[in-house]
Amino acid sequence: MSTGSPDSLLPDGETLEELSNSPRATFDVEKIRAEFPVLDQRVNGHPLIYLDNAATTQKPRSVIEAIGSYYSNNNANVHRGVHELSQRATVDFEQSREKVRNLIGASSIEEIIFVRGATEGINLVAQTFGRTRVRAGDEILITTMEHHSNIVPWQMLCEQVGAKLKVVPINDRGEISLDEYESLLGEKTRLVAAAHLSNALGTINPVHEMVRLAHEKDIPVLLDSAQGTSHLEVDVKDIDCDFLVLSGHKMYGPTGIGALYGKKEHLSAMPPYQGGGDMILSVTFEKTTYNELPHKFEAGTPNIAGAIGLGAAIDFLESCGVKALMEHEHEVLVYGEEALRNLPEVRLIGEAKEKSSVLSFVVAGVHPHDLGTILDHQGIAIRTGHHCAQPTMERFQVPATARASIACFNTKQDIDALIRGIKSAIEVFT
Ligand code: 7TS
Repeated sequence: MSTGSPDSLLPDGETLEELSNSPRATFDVEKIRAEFPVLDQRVNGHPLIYLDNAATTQKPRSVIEAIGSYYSNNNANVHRGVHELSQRATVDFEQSREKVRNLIGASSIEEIIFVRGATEGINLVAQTFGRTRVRAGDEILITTMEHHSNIVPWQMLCEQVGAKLKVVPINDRGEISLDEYESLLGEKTRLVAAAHLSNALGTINPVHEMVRLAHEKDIPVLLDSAQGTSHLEVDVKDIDCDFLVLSGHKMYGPTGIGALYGKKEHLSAMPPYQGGGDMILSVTFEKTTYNELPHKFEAGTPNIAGAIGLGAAIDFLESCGVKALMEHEHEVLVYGEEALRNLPEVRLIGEAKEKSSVLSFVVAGVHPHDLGTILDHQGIAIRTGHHCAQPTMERFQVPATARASIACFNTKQDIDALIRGIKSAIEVFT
């Protein structure tokens, strides 16, 4: 059963191609909102305003239906049945892989490995590529703004092999300096692992330059694009990164599914991550031979429904038009930043020149958790805490921030409600 793209999101009479080529392409946020059933509810007596998209995005109807349709019509295991249902499930599962490939501009589906999420993708690279390439005394270079998922797997690897973790500092706006970055790329650096778009600050890193500088010294680069693929145009061939991870649930897809992109030359040379069914060509007690890419890295029954849901999410993203979506989100972000700057009690954390989708801030006299609770009483969902980026919090000398994170369905009215809520919290606490 094909998941199909939700053509209803297109402005009347326009085809997808016309929309993406058209300079007057409009972004109809009300049509988009209507695609998200969860938004149509009241929370604590108020219309839901969902501003926690960096934690997980809401899901459009087409994604929910694609998952339901797989279980209602086609449920079977993939890659092993001659029967009709297994063949349908396999076709839809593999079509989703092709959709991921196309979205990020990879050369081949051999370079797209389905994983549980960005976290698993990074751990896979650390424990396969890392374990075979990194030796005692070598270095892995990350940045200060990483999510714990892009810190801890490298620390574990460093402990296992006796390597060292090096960290690129960030300035008060939450940006790295390319000069400092370049000076940390040394003879012992075996890999750079960096956020594409920071979940805690919203900083978009200069990934093209970072990759170019690393490659000048033959150092491969992994990009953590967990936040990137729903907010930015991502082309792995253009960026020339060696690895990139993405996360289904942060790009309107389901939880428990993501993808690892790796250049074929690396993936071919890497040992498997886990052993089990589907990742083998033949097994005897004496010897096992491994399957072709990408299956070599996909042991066991995969998250079939998740992959199909991710495929539908990619259809959704493409039907919105990633460019139009970026413009819309940028407008809402800039509107939010200006409104927050107008509140003297508010300090924005993360003011990079190149920024997307994240409003991270602290309010003098109001603990972020109290703010989060007051906003929740008004039906407004934000995240408060360290956002799994404790070193970033430490850099800004705050224990936690409040974070409103924007998706394609958010509006300036959502920001107005957020600002009203913050003002009411300031009144209560100061
Ligand atoms: N990398 C970044 C930059 C992230 O923002 C996250 C999740 C991950 C990795 C982990 O991704 P997953 O696919 O394994 O879930 N970030 C957040 C967040 O900001 N709030 O909750 C989860």
